[in-house]
Amino acid sequence: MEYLIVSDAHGDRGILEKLVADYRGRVQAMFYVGDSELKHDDEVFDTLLPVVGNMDRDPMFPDDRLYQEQQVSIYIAHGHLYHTERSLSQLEAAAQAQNANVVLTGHTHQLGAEMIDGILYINPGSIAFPRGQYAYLKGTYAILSVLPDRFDVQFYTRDEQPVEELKASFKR
Ligand SMILES: [Mn+2]
Repeated sequence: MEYLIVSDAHGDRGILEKLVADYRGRVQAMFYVGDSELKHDDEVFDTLLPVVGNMDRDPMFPDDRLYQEQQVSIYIAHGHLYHTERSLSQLEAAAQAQNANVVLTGHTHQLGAEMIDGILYINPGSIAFPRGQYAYLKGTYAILSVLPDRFDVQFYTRDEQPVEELKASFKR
């Protein structure tokens, strides 16, 4: 099963519309990890499953969500409510309480994927305003592949090209 993960578009609706159109039918689900600055009833959220970010003004976005399928339990939260700009510790506690095995988070605009205490944390980076070491890519999203024995994560640029060095595999 493959899942698309995108975050922190901050008003760049066009790229979300494009990703939805291009990936529809090719992935099991698409997650939007907050800070769209759009309305919760925007058409892109007919497909993208959103959570609220610190810059979202529409109170109808959920704070978080738990997405469960047979092979995986994915906890999704922007990160500001757990102060992930300071550390992951509060988010880690929430993920453990939810019995998640994958966590999707945004907020820092810095992409990353790491396994901590048996839980895989993925930040797709910002699709529009990236920061940090990979800011030169000008925006990224991620595809998660859930397999019986492992998780694969591949980051992509806005023009839907996989970034060769941004690919990782995690034993589960
Ligand atoms: Mn943001």
